[in-house]
Amino acid sequence: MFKKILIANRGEIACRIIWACQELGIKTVAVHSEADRDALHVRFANEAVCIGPAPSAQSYLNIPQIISAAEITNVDAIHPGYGFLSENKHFAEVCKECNITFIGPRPEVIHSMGDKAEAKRTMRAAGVPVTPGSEGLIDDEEAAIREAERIGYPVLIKATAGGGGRGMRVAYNRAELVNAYNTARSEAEVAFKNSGVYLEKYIANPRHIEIQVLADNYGNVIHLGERECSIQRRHQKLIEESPSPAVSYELRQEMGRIAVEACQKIGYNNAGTIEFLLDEDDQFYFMEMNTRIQVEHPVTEMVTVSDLVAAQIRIAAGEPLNYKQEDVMFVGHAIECRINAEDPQTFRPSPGRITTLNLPTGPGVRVDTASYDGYFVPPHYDSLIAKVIVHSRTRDRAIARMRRALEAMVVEGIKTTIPLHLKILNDPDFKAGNISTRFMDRFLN
Ligand code: MV4
Repeated sequence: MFKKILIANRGEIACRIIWACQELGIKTVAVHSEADRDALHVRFANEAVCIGPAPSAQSYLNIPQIISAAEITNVDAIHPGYGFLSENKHFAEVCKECNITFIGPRPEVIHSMGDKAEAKRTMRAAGVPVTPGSEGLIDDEEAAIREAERIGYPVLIKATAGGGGRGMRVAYNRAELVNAYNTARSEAEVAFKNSGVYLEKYIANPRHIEIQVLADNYGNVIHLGERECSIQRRHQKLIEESPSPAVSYELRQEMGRIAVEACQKIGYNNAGTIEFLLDEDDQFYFMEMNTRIQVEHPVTEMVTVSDLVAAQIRIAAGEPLNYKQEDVMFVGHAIECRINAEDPQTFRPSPGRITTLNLPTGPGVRVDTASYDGYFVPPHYDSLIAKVIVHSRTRDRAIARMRRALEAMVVEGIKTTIPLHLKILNDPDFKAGNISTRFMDRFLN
């Protein structure tokens, strides 16, 4: 097992990784920017290294600085968390060249899932259902029209270098298509320096359902069920839950089996998530694969009584998975609310000093946070200040528990999205599990 790990991240996920290391008896090294000197991950870690000024590009994305910190402190491995360098193939390669274990999959897998058209081709070849669409990239208007007419309108044009909803255009007819195609291409060129786009049948009112997988370095793969992530705004998830109210036992078995087989075929290792669109007829289609630990991993941990971050570390250290698919248990229902330092009406960031913080506690309540009473939320990073996760026997009870937790939570000095979460929790459609990716449209003024 590793003796010392460097955490190349900040905020709640840096703390979460340190907690796992502490339980495994592994020493930790925090890295931080000049804006994060008073951050909790810096205090929790055994050692801390300042890696640069506040802007991420000069600190949390600065590969030479992070590798230097790793060498100076003599760590065995680096955990990248989510965001920042977590899905950067080059960073994973540099770690390898420096004899530092990157806690995540092989660089080639990270790369192949980063290009969305290639990821789709790879998954299709591995037997995963994909959305009907073009074979690969679409090189000119004529090809776009031909494909759209073969698939049938409406169609979606997606940037191959995009992902997470960036660089998408919908077209309902030929006139819209030509315009959408050209706009998508030039936007992709500007945003990603890659104008490659492909075409897909547009699925109306889908749910976002993702399957969590764990794969060791010896070809053993298990799934830990699904997460329902349809409650999101502008591709930022607000609430996630497990299980999904839309997924039956049989559907879970099928989606899980397909995810596991795909991972075996592509030689996947470490934790990963396969995202699907689920349509109104229970058909599911591969969307993207995330090769990192995700923000919403705790809901899976609650219902499967697992520790995904510890599993990532064990796998990276070369341990085989110590449980089989039959040993994975699914107990009750978990919900996560992402509490952001934002105006709940305008979604504008609300950084600043937290003058009072009272976190919810009690049965079935977990809070993953790096905030504390008197903490200054810096304006330079994403606005997630806490994840409130609840677990109970049933979805109804989990909702009641979340409402109780959020009503008890006090954050003064900055604005938060707590009032919006309470509104969603009281919504009749949400309570009935009647949700899709368009759910939040109704809440936006
Ligand atoms: C789609 C789709 C409908 N049809 N693809 C958005 C994120 C990116 N990964 C893919 N996305 C979508 N792809 C087809 N063929 C609708 C979306 C989509 C969406 C997906 C998941 C969660 C929220 C979403 C919000 C709007 C659109």
